Amino acid sequence: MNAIATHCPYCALQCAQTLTPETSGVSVAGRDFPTNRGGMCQKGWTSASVLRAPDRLTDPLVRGASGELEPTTWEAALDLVALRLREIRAKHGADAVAVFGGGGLTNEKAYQLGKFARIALGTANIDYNGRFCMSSAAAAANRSLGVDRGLPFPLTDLGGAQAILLLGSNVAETMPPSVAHFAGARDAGGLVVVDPRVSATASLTENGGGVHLQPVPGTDLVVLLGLLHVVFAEGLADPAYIADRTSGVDDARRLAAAWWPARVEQVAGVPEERLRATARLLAAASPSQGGSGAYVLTGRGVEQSSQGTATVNAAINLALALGLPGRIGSGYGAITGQGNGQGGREHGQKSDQLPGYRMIDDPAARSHVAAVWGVDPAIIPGKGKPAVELLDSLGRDDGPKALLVHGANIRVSAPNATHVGDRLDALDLLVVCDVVPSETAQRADVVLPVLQWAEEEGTMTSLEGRILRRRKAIDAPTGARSELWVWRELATRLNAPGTWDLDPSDVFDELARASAGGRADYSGLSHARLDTEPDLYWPCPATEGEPHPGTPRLFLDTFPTADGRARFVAVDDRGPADDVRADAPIHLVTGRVLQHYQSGAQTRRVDELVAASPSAFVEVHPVLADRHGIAAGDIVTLTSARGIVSAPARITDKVRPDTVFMPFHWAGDENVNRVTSDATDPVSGMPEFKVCAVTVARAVTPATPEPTGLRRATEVPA
Ligand SMILES: Nc1nc2c(c(=O)[nH]1)N[C@H]1C(S)=C(S)[C@@H](COP(=O)(O)OP(=O)(O)OC[C@H]3O[C@@H](n4cnc5c(=O)[nH]c(N)nc54)[C@H](O)[C@@H]3O)O[C@H]1N2
Ligand SMILES: Nc1nc2c(c(=O)[nH]1)N[C@H]1C(S)=C(S)[C@@H](COP(=O)(O)OP(=O)(O)OC[C@H]3O[C@@H](n4cnc5c(=O)[nH]c(N)nc54)[C@H](O)[C@@H]3O)O[C@H]1N2
Ligand code: SF4
Ligand SMILES: [Mo]
Repeated sequence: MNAIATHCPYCALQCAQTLTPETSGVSVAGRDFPTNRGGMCQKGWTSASVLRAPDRLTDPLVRGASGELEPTTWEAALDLVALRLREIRAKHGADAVAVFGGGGLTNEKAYQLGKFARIALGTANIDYNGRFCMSSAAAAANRSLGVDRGLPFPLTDLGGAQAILLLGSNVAETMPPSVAHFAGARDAGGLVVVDPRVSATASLTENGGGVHLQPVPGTDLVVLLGLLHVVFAEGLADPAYIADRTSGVDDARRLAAAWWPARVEQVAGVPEERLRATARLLAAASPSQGGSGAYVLTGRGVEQSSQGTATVNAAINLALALGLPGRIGSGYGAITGQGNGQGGREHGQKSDQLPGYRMIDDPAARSHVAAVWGVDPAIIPGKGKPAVELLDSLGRDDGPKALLVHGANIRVSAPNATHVGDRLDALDLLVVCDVVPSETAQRADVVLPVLQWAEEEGTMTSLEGRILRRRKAIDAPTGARSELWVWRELATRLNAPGTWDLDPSDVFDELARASAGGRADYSGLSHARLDTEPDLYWPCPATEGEPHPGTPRLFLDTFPTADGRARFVAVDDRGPADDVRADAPIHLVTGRVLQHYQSGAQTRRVDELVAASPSAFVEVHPVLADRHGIAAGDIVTLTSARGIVSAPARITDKVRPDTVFMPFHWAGDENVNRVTSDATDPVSGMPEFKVCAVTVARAVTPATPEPTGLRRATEVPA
């Protein structure tokens, strides 16, 4: 049978795979590609299992009079949804219908979902899980560099670096094949990992690989201000670059001047000498000092914070002071998370954006996109609410009464998840499109079974801003339908204007036109071109003559800001929103394990992954464990101002004694998001998943199970 060249369904590394159809599914093999060099992680190797998950959704489900989800026909399910949407819209206005999208959707689906929300539903209220993931890095890059492309250079460029400062990212577990690109810096003793845990990635700095800074959780901004302080105080900056290519250095330098290393040590617990040594190591690797190159990279550990945007801006300020961005072999980048986290935020799922990374409140952007959609610009709604605010408003007097979810399992993955569950329960109508009965789907009024990954064509934009073809390798089980079809069916039932293509390559062509002239310009691309050229990075505008070659490296000549210069953004520390105190003295940090992906909706259905990583756990330092009489395997409870979670203890000195760590891939009692904080960053709207204050105790009684009672009934219309 034909081998199909495609990419992994999960993270933004988008490892290249070959799928070979077999009688009972597909087999998966690694495929050579610059990013993964033929490698994959355990999730990639086992990815085909989800295609044939025993509980794969194949029938539309509607909650019947019995209160149970019952199979029905597509016709009945779509008629019901359209009828209820019309009723809700007539009674409460168009913004009473909200949409929640996902960074795992293909570019084509992300684009069509944004269009569907704006002109078929007419709602301003669309946002997506990328708000949980990339929004602080995006906001900071836009403020400073004029554009947000996670890595503004190919991943392979990292290979030549002498030093890499990696802040709050655990690539050894979250993108294992990418670790090869850090080998050069490690061999040069220049890998600096900033993480309150001795993560698998922090361990790479051992034996001469570099430096691990283990700050108090939530103090990265202070560490970065301290590094900038040392760079200026010790004359390590690049004055020619600062003069030629940047603006605003004075205010940033003034704020950093107040963060001398001894003060940083007091707040962040990073020893003064280590801080100085780190600044010197980065400077020595920088081009102005004759080094072979340095990078500053950020991950969710520093971004998922109520001061995430400021923290990323501090990281960019440091990179600018050292003269890194826009130079070959050096730079700043954010490591995008979801498979299409990058494209997902370029094509209009975000509440303030239109396709091509255009802003929804820009009249010229509205006219351009309206012309492509064939509608009057006046009917395109304005800015909607960002995710956390949107979820909090569900079912309230002035909030949305209906929510359509496409590609997120918010009952597990949203911060303060019990509260989010209550808001979802307060809706008049919850419609979930998914491939499996996720925790969110299980409590919906209508569940629509859609296609996944290897069952359809499309494109994904990887962490490098490279546009990749996702290809169909297998027919979907009977009953599951394409989301493009679902949106067309609903648009027709809602008498929506515009056209609703079904073929992903036609949708891509429309997306390309809509993006033309925007920041993320895809207009020179098509499925046909991408089929033969797997190395195209945006912007890639349409041209009259020779096709545009795409843009692997941004900023080489100029920054896309008004004056062509990168801006230092003056930032200072405010501390975490939910900081430790007498009645909640321990920091909780959350994150990921290698075997599970996100809410676990997919990976908790893969036997090999469940065997390797069966349940949640809490990492507790031996000193803290001693204080509370906790032994390995004991159930510990973590209590915050929002709720309680419990899981078995792992006693390890890889966490700080003042900190516990818990991954977020499990549901119910083991869902750490019952406890996490929904405080958000004021600029990006990103929630503070990474740091909150808890009390730790050994469980004395079994934890209370999550209520399982089913809620209201929804009638199928006759
Ligand atoms: N195995 C696996 N891989 C994945 C995913 C997955 O779910 N599972 N998801 C994908 C997605 S969507 C994303 S966004 C990426 C995320 O990729 P990463 O950013 O690498 O993942 P996390 O584990 O969330 O967080 C990274 C580290 O931040 C640390 N951290 C916590 N608090 C702080 C802090 O205050 N300061 C600092 N400096 N560090 C802190 C944690 O200890 C953790 O080691 O991974 C992608 N890849
Ligand atoms: N405590 C804590 N919480 C976190 C984080 C953290 O670090 N700590 N990280 C946050 C981050 S970075 C992220 S990205 C979020 C992610 O969290 P979620 O948004 O919940 O992500 P997934 O678990 O990937 O959910 C994707 C859902 O879409 C379904 N799906 C797959 N393909 C398709 C498709 O093509 N169409 C449709 N309609 N559905 C599909 C999957 O089966 C799954 O149910 O979690 C956030 N939550
Ligand atoms: S690193 Fe990411 S893209 Fe690569 S195989 Fe693992 S989950 Fe898939
Ligand atoms: Mo993410």
